[in-house]
Amino acid sequence: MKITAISIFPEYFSPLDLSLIGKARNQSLIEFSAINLRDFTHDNHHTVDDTPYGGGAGMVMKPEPWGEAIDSVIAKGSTPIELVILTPAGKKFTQRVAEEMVGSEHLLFACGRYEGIDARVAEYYRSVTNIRVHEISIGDYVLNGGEVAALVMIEAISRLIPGVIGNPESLAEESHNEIGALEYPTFTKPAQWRGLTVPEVLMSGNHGQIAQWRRDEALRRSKLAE
Ligand code: JDQ
Repeated sequence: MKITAISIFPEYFSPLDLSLIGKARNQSLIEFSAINLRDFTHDNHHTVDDTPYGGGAGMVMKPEPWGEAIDSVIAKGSTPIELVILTPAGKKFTQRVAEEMVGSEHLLFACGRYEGIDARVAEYYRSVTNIRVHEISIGDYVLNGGEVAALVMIEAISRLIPGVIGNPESLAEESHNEIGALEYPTFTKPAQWRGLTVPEVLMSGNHGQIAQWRRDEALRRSKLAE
């Protein structure tokens, strides 16, 4: 899978050099590149923002650098592109959306800053091109920009690519169960730690009882969280 991110802070994506995603990139399971939006400006100050029409606080990202940057990604490849624009006003990113997006050949993340990207960028690519445009929020809180939201999506989607997770049994268990059914507490050795013990049932070897205990605990916790 190809993943491209456009940002004024391409260094934000350096964590993708590490751990399972770094390894998956070395194995060419994922081909990631970060593009600096300022490379697509033409003025001496590399301006990417301007004041909002209609007034108000803050600055808005100008559409022209975004258009040129996105066009450069389109021009480079021939595979279908899914354009993901991160915004606090987007459709909520869920495990279901991650599962849908893992089928994509090329995900292109547009990571804005300030108060976001001029709305005509989404409109243009949605209506003038045959690229699919997804305006996505990762949750109901406001970040300073789209980069961290893109990192969250990249991690959730990448781990669904066959071969990225070392133990595919974990993935099978996640897709078989509901997310909520995985919310049971987990323990490892030692059996006693600072006076705290491990539930006896987990050391019983009785897999039926263990499964029942985990279902009960997950249910109890999901009720507590309500
Ligand atoms: C951008 C911003 C609008 C502050 C600029 C680009 N789930 C989620 N929370 N926040 C974002 C996504 C997000 C995504 C992209 C962003 C926030 N900002 C900052 C935007 C109003 C106020």
